[in-house]
Amino acid sequence: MKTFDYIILGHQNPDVDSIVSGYLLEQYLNRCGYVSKFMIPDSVIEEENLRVCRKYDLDPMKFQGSLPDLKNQKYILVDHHERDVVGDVVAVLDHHPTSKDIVLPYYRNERFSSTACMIVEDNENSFTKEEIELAVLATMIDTVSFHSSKTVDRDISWVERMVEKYQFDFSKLYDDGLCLTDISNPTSFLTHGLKEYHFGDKNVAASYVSLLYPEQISERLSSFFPLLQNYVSDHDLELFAFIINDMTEFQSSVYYVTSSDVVKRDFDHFVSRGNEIIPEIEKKLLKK
Ligand SMILES: [Mn+2]
Repeated sequence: MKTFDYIILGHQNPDVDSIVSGYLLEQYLNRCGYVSKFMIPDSVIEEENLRVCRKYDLDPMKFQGSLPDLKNQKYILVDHHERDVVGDVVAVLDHHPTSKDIVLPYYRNERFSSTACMIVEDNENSFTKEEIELAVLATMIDTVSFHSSKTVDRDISWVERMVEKYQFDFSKLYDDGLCLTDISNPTSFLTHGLKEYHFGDKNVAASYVSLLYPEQISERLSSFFPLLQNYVSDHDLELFAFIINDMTEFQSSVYYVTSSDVVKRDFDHFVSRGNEIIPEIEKKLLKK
């Protein structure tokens, strides 16, 4: 196997920002004279992420492969800051805040709307127009087209400047940033974006769909409850949270499904699964 100065990794089950920032950093380092390679060790990349990357001429599958078993291999992490690898993590570029004290030769973890824009912003001369468009795309997706609370105003202006300068199709980038869910197959959309969480011996799962018109499914939703309840018992869950994001009004509804009942709660804003819904559930479970 070829050897590399650096192997770059995005987080597990990489999203568009992980894929794009890994690719951009690889391009940048190679232009600086290093031999670096972005790799995706995951055997499966989510269909949605594949689709949107390919729409912008980036094929994530070409980065898939297994990592070398070399004790002296150096790694750079993008879009996450902790990883078990054979070898050494020598650098991190991330935008997920942590209170942990991480000491590395290079560690950059700052408030940015996406890791990709952290890499490109104020360094545009090192990148091609196509690469800058990918960074804009990753920024739109990571901020749900600027609707997420993690959006940084400075990065909105940066996107606006890039769109103006390179004449990118902003409405296309905006729509792709919303990541609308394909709901043509009812059994697969119920587990769209599924994640499992473990709190002691209690297991919780949460999935979500993002729709321009939530009424598309709300009418027939009750017919899917038994499927969700089966999932709860089959996977030995305390709770399944099914989140519906209304991408027109930017509000959410959450269905809390247990083996015995289904409770719906409406939110007057676009909820964050990781920062809001799951921590609330965790609190309730720990109280029991
Ligand atoms: Mn990110």
